[in-house]
Amino acid sequence: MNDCLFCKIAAGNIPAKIVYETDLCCAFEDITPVAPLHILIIPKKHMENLHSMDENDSPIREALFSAISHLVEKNHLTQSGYRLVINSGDDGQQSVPHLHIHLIGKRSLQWPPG
Ligand code: D5M
Repeated sequence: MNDCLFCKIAAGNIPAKIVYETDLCCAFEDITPVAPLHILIIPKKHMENLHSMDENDSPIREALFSAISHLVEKNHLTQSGYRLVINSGDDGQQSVPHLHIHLIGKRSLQWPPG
C-alpha cells in the first residue's frame, strides 16, 4: 500500500534497523522501545491485522512464526523469557495499521497491561 509506513520500511524506502528479512516478512527495531529488546515483525504484504489474512496467506503466517523463533534464539531469550504483543484496532491501541508483532524482552515485564 502506497501510503503505509511499514510498507515503506519493508520496501526500503524509509530507513529502519532491519534485524531479519525473508521474501515474505521482515523485522526491525521499534523506534520507541519499551524494553532493551523491542523488535517489530511484519509481513511484507500489506494487511491491517490478523483477520485481514485469508487462506492463501498461510505461508506468511508460517514466515512470521519462523521469524519469531529465529529472533528469540538469536537474542538468547529462550531461558529468560519474552513477550509477544499484537495490538489490533482501536481498543487494542493499534497505531500503525499494518500487522506487526512486538517482540519485547531483556527485562522483567509487568502484567496486566493498562
Ligand atoms: O505499535 C506501533 C509501533 O511502531 C510503536 O511501538 C512505534 C513503532 N514505530 C512507529 N514508527 C516507526 C518507525 N519509523 N520505525 C520503527 N518503529 C516505528 P502499535 O502496536 O501500532 O501501537
